Amino acid sequence: MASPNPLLQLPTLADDLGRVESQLRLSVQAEDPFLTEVASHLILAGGKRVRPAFAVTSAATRELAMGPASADIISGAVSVELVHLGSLYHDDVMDDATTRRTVESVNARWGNLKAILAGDYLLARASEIAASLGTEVAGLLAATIARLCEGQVLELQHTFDVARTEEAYLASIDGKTASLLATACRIGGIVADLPRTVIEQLTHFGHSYGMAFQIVDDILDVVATDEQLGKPSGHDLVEGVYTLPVIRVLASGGPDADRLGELLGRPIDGAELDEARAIVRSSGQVDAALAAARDHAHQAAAALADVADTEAGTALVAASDHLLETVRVAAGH
Ligand code: GRG
Repeated sequence: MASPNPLLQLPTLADDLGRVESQLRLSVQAEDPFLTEVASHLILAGGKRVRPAFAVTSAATRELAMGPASADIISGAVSVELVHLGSLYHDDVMDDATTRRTVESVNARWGNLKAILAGDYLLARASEIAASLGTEVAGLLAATIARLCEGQVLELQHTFDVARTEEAYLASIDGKTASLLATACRIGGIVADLPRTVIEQLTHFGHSYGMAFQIVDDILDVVATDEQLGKPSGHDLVEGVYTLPVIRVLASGGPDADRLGELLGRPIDGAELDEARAIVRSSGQVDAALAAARDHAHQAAAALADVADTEAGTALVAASDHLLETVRVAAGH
């Protein structure tokens, strides 16, 4: 598989991410030890911490060289990761997922009711921390939670829909993924009191990165093996979530589109799933979707032109370059 995200390897970021880790654990200490245990489960399981890293690194574009983040910047980073966690708790209930971050999912371990409540608890803690950073951050985080819900609803409205349009797909990933990555960068910029023009550029970066990130994730689900992903591949097709390369094959006309249309639109597994994936893989649409992801990643890098000479700006651009490397490896390009 591809190399790790270079941003997350940055030695200057390690101390700050360590502080994020400690505050994350503290933030879910409830009076009830059982609630603490359930709410800590996916924090302790790991995760890449891309969103906190984006918040801290965005804030650091203020100076040429990165220095330690302020306590408020760490809090901003924690609030964003808590929203991400809350969304994962709820998403796993909706998907009836059995694993997350390589461990048993919260719903599998404790049941749906407790997973939903613990997810709510994480969102409440995120809101409390955001409120301590001022009304702009609190309002932004609340609006972003709404965007996550909107994106997810848009996905649900089109499950098993072979007529799902590219526009509907893009609107969904904008809400469910890009909005939180954009907010991570924006909160870093707001809390560090950066000039408004830079805050807008950082937000643009996070949004474009998020679009590229989700398109890449969706391509990998079709083209990569179980071993490469570390989880069962083809999950989206099984769940009826038709993503960019699939939508494009379905819309392309001709025998492949017809055959794929016959296979999809209903639950699928075994030989039919293999056939559907083979049709998508052998079409030119994986490359076309890859080009769309590349476009977003280039837009992400271009958005940072004004801070490209800072250590933090360079690190953010390297993160978007790395995304494309991930998919090149899996797609065998
Ligand atoms: C109540 C906040 C809230 C949301 C409800 C369930 C839902 C609506 C939205 C789900 C959104 C969702 C799960 C989007 C996918 C986001 C995504 C790209 C997850 C994977 O992110 P990584 O790779 O994961 O950064 P780690 O585990 O490394 O943090």
